[in-house]
Amino acid sequence: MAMAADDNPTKEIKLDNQDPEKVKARLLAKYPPKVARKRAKQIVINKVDPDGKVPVISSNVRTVPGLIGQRGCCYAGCKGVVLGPTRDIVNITHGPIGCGFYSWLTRRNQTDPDSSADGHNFMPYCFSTDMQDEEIIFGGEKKLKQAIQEAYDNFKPKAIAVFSTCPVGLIGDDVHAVCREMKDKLGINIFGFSCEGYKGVSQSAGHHIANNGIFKHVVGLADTIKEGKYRINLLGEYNIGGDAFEIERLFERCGVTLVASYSGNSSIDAFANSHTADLNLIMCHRSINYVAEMMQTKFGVPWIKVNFIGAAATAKSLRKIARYFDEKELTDKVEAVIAEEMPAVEAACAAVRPHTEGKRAMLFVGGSRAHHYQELFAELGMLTLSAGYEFGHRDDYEGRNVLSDIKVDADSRNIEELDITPDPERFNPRISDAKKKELEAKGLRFGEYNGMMPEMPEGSMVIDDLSQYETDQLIKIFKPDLFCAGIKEKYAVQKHGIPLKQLHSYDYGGPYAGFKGAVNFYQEIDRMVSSRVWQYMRAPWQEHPELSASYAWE
Ligand code: CFM
Repeated sequence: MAMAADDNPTKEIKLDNQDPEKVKARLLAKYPPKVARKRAKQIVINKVDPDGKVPVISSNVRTVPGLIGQRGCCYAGCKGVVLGPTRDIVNITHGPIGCGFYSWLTRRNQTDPDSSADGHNFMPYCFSTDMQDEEIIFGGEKKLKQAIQEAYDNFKPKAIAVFSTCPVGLIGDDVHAVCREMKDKLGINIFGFSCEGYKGVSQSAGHHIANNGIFKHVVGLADTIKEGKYRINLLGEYNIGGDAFEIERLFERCGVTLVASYSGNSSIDAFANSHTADLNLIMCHRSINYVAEMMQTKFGVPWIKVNFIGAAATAKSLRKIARYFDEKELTDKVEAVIAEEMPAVEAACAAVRPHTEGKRAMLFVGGSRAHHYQELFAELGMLTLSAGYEFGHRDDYEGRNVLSDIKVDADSRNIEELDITPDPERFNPRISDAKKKELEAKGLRFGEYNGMMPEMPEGSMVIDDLSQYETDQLIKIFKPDLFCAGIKEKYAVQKHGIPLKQLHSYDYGGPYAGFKGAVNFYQEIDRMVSSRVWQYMRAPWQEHPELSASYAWE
């Protein structure tokens, strides 16, 4: 059989082939009918009604076996994402060594140990119980106790956390009982997570389990009030490539006091006090909205959504903080900082825009960045053709107004929902209802996230849990100028002659948050989309068509 014409990725595809409905039909055409029906609900052509309503997208559902997806596991979401960036907890992976080894500092979450008095930083270490056949057969609790004791003897940490990997759930080790016993014995905070990799459909389940665990075992343990007039927590910022350092710099300049960060550049003592802050800011809604909701119910701390990815988004987020505290001193300071920071950002943007204007990007990342980074691309005059999350839920796509419509299925039922009630002594609503209404009338939205789709252009393709097959097809059809995803996708995409920017680890770059981060990003994207190297890429089968298996997507 002859090679399909579009096997040559350098060939221009005619514009009418880019009609999103036709593209969708083509993505589905190869699938068996049942798979096609499932994927059809996860591939949506965006349409925004005048009232902001967008189409329903199926998400947070199991990946079809056989499709190569981008997702990680529940353990990755719990240990790697949420707890991993806290420097002074010894995080022990209870399981075979691979789970610990492959989740060891690959996320590029940074920390500043000098900001803790004791200088503890266990992040460079990889702690694992290294389960062997013997533990899998006879149980691993004894080895876990030994590991906790050994970690304690060597490091004398304030806290130890234990993370369960798949075999722990399968053989039934009771990590919580072990943690309780060792907590009593050693007199430090020790707690466990039942975050076996197979729980839930993705790492999103691990976020929820981590949120529950931190809330149960740490939040509210101390009531020391950090000095400062405008005291906030930053939730869902993990300091990848130093993003949190840049955001902290801006808070400091504005006179805003950061009580706790969840969990970039964080310490356990800050979590313990975090309920004393007066406002929670949520960056990554997907991974941490549970802590914000629970803190609001138990302690009365309201939350607002922010985004420090993009210069305009950063300015808007700083202004939101000022609006909440509603004091002239802070408002003036925030305006002064924005006015001082923006000229350098605007100059950097103007310098690269002639090269980036009109270029087209695709973003398939996690549960929040596929949305946030569209801000930076818009500043560069670039169009986001298509975007999607690996494991976002409907609320991350369509907005939290759909929360009550989300079906509870067997997988979501697997994850515990804590029953939280107001703390009898410490519940303290930070602002009165009247004040809240007044601020809402001025445009400040509490507890609200509108999701990604209402901000995307009509006709853009929103694709949940993108598969590698669909990635290849999208690239062949659209020939985007840039593809954003992670390390698993990077080299396959580059073999098509398309540059790939890792929006998880930032490759070797960053920070990209805040004003300085925006400048870094503009320059990095300019280098990537302006480089001529990609047009010289030829895969072996392009040079030698006889190497190609017959492969048609039509
Ligand atoms: Fe939130 Fe994240 Fe993300 Fe995420 Fe992640 Fe990440 Fe991500 Mo990789 S917490 S959802 S689970 S912003 S590690 S720092 S980049 S997939 S889009």
